[in-house]
Amino acid sequence: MHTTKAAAFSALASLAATLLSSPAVQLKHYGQPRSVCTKETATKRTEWSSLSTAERKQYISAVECLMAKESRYPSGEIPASDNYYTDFAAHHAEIALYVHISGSFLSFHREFIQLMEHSLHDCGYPSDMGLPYWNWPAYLDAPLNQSTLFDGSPSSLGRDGESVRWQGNYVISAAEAPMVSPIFEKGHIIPPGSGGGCVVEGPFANTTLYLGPFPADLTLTGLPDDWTEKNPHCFTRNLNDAVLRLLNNADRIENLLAAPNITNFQSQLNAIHRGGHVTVGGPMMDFFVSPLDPTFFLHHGQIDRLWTMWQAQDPATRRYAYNGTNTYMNQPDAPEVTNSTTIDFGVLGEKVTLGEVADPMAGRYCYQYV
Ligand SMILES: *[C@@H]1O[C@H](CO)[C@@H](O)[C@H](O)[C@H]1NC(C)=O
Ligand SMILES: *[C@@H]1O[C@H](CO)[C@@H](O)[C@H](O)[C@H]1NC(C)=O
Ligand SMILES: *[C@@H]1O[C@H](CO)[C@@H](O)[C@H](O)[C@H]1NC(C)=O
Ligand SMILES: *[C@@H]1O[C@H](CO)[C@@H](O)[C@H](O)[C@H]1NC(C)=O
Ligand SMILES: *[C@@H]1O[C@H](CO)[C@@H](O)[C@H](O)[C@H]1NC(C)=O
Ligand SMILES: [Cu+2]
Repeated sequence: MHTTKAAAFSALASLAATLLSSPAVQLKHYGQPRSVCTKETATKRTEWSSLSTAERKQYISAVECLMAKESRYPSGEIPASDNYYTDFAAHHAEIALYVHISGSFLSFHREFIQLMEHSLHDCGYPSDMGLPYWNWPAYLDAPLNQSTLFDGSPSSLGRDGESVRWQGNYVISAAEAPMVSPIFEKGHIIPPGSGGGCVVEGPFANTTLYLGPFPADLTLTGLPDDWTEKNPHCFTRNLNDAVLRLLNNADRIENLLAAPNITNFQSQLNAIHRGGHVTVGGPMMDFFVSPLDPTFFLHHGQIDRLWTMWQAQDPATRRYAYNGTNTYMNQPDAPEVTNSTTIDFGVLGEKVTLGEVADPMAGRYCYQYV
């Protein structure tokens, strides 16, 4: 098992080396510190349902604008990444086996969503508005298909996928078990979602995706060589209220924020993180290309918000606290991450170190969750 994984990592590492040696893509430099970062000057990241319908439409339009921009990958490198928005999912796929269930998970996703926020601002999203986030427990009183996120209205992120009547219960596979550990194990049965088919109503309906889908089993072997090739398929969802209720309820968030150390925080966050992905289903629950669904950035906004809140409870011990390595499931032969561990952002942005992304209100960042 370890040999297989090691092989997968070395294949990925050589892929990364190839990508890095290709002619440098002109990256925008977003890392300049804002001269004064205070509560007043910080970009405000707001809960989705607290935005006005006009503001929600601004997020949707800006994402559509990114989807209409050309891919930044050199021609022919990733044919399946047919636009700049999809580049986020393509880069996520390239780096996925380093930055999940690992010591770099929180740091990678903080910078990743910040790069999306910058890109949205370049696409007409108002510069004083930060990314929206998805505060899961606030969505448990009514079905998600009636919520501001997924009611299918022009200010939602589109509706559930079409109902696939024959879908059975959802059984946790061996490959998926680590993602929901320690709450569920392999073989655990979860009620099915309510969609499963193509999204045909609301924003992002009838989108043809060319990248993926990649089954969770590929976490054991790495992506096949032809993962970059176009595979046209429809954008699907499979909303699952039961999963959100089980994994992302207020009690679990409260316990998470009470975590006494980073190891315990990351461990509790694991199934909560996966919960949001499985709740939406479709590409959102694809380990490799989940950023294909614009819900990704709201979900990870909430993850980053909780990390920010947890760090702020005791900055002296928590700001630069890390645990784990820069490998999926913390491979024992890999070194522990530190302040100076580097994460690569490929065509999306500059490399950053974990130390540089530890504080949302200093250095390259100036944002706040409100
Ligand atoms: C909306 O979601 C609820 C709860 O999952 C489900 O029972 C219902 O069938 C869904 N409605 C539609 C129209 O899909
Ligand atoms: C999506 O396609 C279906 C089937 O062709 C069509 O009925 C539906 O109106 C389309 N939805 C949108 C929002 O264009
Ligand atoms: C972290 O907290 C957990 C839960 O209280 C505890 O079991 C564990 O020993 C702690 N680990 C470290 C490294 O302090
Ligand atoms: C990270 O946590 C694991 C599990 O508790 C522990 O074995 C390891 O020593 C920790 N590493 C550091 C650097 O704290
Ligand atoms: C990480 O960097 C911060 C800020 O430069 C510093 O305060 C902290 O001591 C560093 N931690 C380690 C373990 O070097
Ligand atoms: Cu991710």
